[in-house]
Amino acid sequence: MRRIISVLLLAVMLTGLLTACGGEEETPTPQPVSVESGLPSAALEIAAARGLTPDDINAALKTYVPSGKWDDYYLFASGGHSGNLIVIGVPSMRILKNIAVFTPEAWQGYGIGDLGTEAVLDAGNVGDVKIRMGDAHHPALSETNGDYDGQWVFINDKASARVAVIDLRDFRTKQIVKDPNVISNHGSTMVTPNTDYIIQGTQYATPLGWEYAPISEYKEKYRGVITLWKFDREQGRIIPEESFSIEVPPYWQDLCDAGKLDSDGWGFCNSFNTEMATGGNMEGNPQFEAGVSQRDMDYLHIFNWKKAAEVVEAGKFEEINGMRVIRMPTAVEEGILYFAPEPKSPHGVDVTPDGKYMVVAGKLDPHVTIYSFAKIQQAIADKNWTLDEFGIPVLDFDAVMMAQVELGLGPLHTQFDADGNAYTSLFLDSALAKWTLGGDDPAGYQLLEKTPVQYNIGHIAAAEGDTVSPDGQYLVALNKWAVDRFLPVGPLLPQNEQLIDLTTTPVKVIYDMPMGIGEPHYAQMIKADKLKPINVYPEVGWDAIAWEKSEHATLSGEERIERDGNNVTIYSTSIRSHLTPDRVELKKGDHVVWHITNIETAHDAVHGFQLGGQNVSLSIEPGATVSFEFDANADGSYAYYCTEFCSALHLEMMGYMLVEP
Ligand code: RUQ
Ligand code: CUA
Repeated sequence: MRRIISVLLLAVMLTGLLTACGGEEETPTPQPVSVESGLPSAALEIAAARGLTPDDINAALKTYVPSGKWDDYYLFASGGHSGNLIVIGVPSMRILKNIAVFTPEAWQGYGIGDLGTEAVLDAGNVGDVKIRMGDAHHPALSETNGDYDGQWVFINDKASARVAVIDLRDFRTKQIVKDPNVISNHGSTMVTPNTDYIIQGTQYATPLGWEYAPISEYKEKYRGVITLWKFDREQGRIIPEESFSIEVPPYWQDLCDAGKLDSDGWGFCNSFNTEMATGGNMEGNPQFEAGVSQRDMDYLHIFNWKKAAEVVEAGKFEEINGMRVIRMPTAVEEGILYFAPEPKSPHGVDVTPDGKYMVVAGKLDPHVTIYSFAKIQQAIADKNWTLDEFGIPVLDFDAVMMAQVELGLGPLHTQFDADGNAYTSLFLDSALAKWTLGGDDPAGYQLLEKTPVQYNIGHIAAAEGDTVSPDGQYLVALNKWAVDRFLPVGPLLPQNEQLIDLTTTPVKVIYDMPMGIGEPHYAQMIKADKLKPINVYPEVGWDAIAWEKSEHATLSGEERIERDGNNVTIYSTSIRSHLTPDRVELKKGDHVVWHITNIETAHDAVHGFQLGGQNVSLSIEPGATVSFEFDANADGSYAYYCTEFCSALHLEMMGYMLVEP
């Protein structure tokens, strides 16, 4: 009898059911409070004991998501120089996932041995340098007709001018592409309304083709580009051969946005170094920060990407490092590129939901400047322009400007709600400004209120706040400094993401969330029900990157070790609670290729894999086949094991690898 019980117990442990079993007793389901019943007095006692104000109680009630319930929105926040993308639930602000993009990450088995993700990272190498970091700035969710469709998200790496594609079926990075002609980007990623193209503007100009040229030849040789990366939805990939760039002057292009509805087919990028300062602070020149801020106006770049695509198709380009580049004279001749003056050192440009106006915020100007797309088209038709030093038409400022609104100090980025309001971050004021859009009536643009935030607000993300149909509801302020807001953790502080309730007047901060795993630059917030992520891969033996069955898929009973001279290939499986094979015998000097298939099809039945003494950390999700390779150069006795606590007998999920001298 005792043996039967222990066998039964073992069976239960093996399948991990022990933890899943609930209690037998029926407990009454607590009923939600009604308005009539009021707050239970116990709640008031708790609030009083904790010293909460009525505002605090309100904020707590608006953000608390009970155990087992889901959030209404996903927030995709860049991780800055952590090189990742962080997924957060709104309104609870709970972190759901940290998606590795430009930087290896052990938990997801990203770029730490796994051949699939190593190849994704290697595609973003710069020449012979294996790049294993990045500065992730601006995520962009894929759009259909100007609305988020929940299928893909893109993000740029400012440091090395790269763009990544992340698949929202499994929340994994599938592709990284490198712009061959520049070394940094910033105005990226922004998608065109049907995700035909992903926009990427250079930040720091370098010689076109990314070659060497002395800084004294800055004006002649240094250039920026605006690259339109072609995205193929069927393949889920950027197609570099179908992408192209437009050459632009070395003005340090900044953020960009795509036109939509009325302005569909056009794009807009700021610039902030029309002075063409080149530094030299040890040679007696002004510091960059002074050098690039001398002129009163920089230039908003206005480009017709649809026309540019036709011009490229007609063969009017130069191929530079494999990229098709429209040179400046062609861009001017074909009516692809125009400038409009914009006040002092602008940063953000954001197109209004109707596509009719472009909002530009200048770091050193207390106003936002609103341009009218109709006026821009009129000025182009009237040839109401002068030429800059490179022969690019500069449209007359008064002819294209619709309105200016004084908001406060350091306006940066703008988002929109469903009621015709705009929200702009004020970096120096540490505040969020709410103001009205006035359409074609300049008097209709009015500042409504300013709400303090803590501190030094950069980007903001409202619910679907940069689409053709913003939701309103929530806005997240991505603040650069936290200072005194959280328990101290030494000199490197988290950043403070603050959730703001847009449904009240004035709008209110309702949650402070420390972000200790990367600097969020931009973020986008999408309705949760638009995403349809998978639970397990479609077939056992799945290659998650290629999104097809892997040629190395190994099913139960097919496990084997093949030897061909010094080359050893291992086909193994993992399932609760064993790895097969659990003994691997090698000879010193063997080259080993090892494939592991997680043959489980149960939701959440993930196995990890680490091999002590080698740089290998894998995440083998249900159905996935993952491969790694190494040279067994050091003899000895090694242990490999599953790193996910997958069952009660998880510690037993291991194997010995012996390397004989
Ligand atoms: S940028 S705020 Cu890429 Cu505004 Cu960071
Ligand atoms: Cu599989 Cu632990």
